[in-house]
Amino acid sequence: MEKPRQVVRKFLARPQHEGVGAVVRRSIGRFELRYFDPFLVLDEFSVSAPAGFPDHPHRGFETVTYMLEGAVTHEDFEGHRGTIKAGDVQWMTAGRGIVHSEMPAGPGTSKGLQLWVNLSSANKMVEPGYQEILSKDIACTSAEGVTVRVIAGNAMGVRSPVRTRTPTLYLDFTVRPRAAAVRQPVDASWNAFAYVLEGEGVFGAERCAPVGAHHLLLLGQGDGLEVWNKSADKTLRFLLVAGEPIGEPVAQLGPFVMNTEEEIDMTVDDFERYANGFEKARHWKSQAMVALGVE
Ligand code: FJE
Ligand code: FE
Repeated sequence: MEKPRQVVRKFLARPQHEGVGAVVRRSIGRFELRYFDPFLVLDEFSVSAPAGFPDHPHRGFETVTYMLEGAVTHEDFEGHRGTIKAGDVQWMTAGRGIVHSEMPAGPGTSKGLQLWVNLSSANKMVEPGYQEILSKDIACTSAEGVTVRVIAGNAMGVRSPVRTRTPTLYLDFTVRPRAAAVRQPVDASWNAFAYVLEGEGVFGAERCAPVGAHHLLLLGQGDGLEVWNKSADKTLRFLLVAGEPIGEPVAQLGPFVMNTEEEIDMTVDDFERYANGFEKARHWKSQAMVALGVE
């Protein structure tokens, strides 16, 4: 590594209401940070029944749901259904259109992260699809007190099987107290951020002040990241995420993300008229909504 990236901006993600009765800490996608190319949203969510994210559409990007605690059951309008459990990841390509529900499963609180990765104009209308990786199948390795789970891309000699249409690196690091420094290469042309999940970390340079949970750190130019856990007794856990910037205009209306306002108008039309990928929404309602007796 020749030039470690430094922290250029820091945001504390405070809780806000989203979906129906759910709480999210939104870092990317809020007013002060509308878009960090190619990332549209980063939500750290916390939800317990009957709250959740009932039937809603997506078009033009991918959602990456990574569970930390509990579980989320998803169902879509094509009959694809499953439960994402702690440690599992669901990499969903909404492409031309998905309508689905995402609801907590079982008792207690379900917690996780949802990242929205934009798609280039060439990929916005691709067929929807899923990549679902169980916790036990996530590439993972440890050395000198540092453990990394490789959700996308590669780190410390291990590679994720996930196919990313927008080139993305997604790593979950756990750093024991007094562990060796984390030194992770990141492509110099990509945008990169870190998000602290627990404990405190020193990011970028050893003299920097430690940063605690729920903070998003935007990283500046460089070819990698160095991180230290200087705490005597607390484990540090953080995500390192990077992506190749798409460099195209973004037109967004909630869960529809296209390049122009005209394409957004066409998307609203398609959704309202059950066309161009939304055909199956006409006669569909999630079992979660049926169970709640919603008309
Ligand atoms: C939403 C559009 C959405 N953050 N974190 C509009 F897609 C959503 C939505 C989510 C979501 C779902 C999960 Cl499982 C986790 C999330 C937004 O489904 F809430 C609004 N208002
Ligand atoms: Fe969704």
